[in-house]
Amino acid sequence: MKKLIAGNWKMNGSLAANEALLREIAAGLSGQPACAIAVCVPAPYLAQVHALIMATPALSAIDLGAQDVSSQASGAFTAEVSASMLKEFACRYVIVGHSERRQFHGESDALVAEKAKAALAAGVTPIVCVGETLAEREAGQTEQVVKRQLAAVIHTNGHCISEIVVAYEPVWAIGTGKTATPEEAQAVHAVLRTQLKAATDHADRVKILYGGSMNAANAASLLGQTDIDGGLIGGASLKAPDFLKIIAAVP
Ligand code: 3PY
Repeated sequence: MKKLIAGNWKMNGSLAANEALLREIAAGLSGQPACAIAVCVPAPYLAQVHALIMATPALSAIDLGAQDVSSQASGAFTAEVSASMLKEFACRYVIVGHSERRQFHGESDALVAEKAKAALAAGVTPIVCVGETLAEREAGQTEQVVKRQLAAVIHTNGHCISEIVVAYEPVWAIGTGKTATPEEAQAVHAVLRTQLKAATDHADRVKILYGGSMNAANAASLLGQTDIDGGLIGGASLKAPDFLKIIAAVP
């Protein structure tokens, strides 16, 4: 399966900075990349980034993504953005259940599963984030936590589960500069793959990305693991040279 390198810009950027970043990425992308590429940008910039991708042939390999979506289709939900709105702005992906949403906005497993369902119904691929906190890892609960988080999505989405992307993002490795070792990450990815296999005959086509301080220096060793099908990249996706190095590190 083709690996996926997806940038998660988080709440960063400006009209000028986005354009400069994408122009630098365009200049550095030579030929057809070995992997699929996406950038998940703040909602107000979806139109700008879509227009830049359309106008720049060297960016044509880049898919657009959002960072969150409402579980609701439409109506009186102030500030929410629906999956069909994301679809209208050409989003191929939307991140759901990032730990920053779970932690700072109280998103539950059930809500994340409903968001994934809403995305799938609109034809947008949810990138479902799972991951344990440091306390949970130290208590030996990593497997139990990620399986519980993924189980909610499997339960709510049934046979559509083969259409999602999963991102394993250990919470203790997000924005901390700490990364799971390739072996630690692979062990959790293998658990998630086994869980997917029990739920669908098509588990081998579900990409399981690693996220959590993946950068230019550690990408090759992480991406070399059997069950690591790409990366969800935080800070390093905001620096064109680093993002390009991660893309080039895809085996
Ligand atoms: C990080 O690498 O910090 C991320 O949270 C990616 O989503």
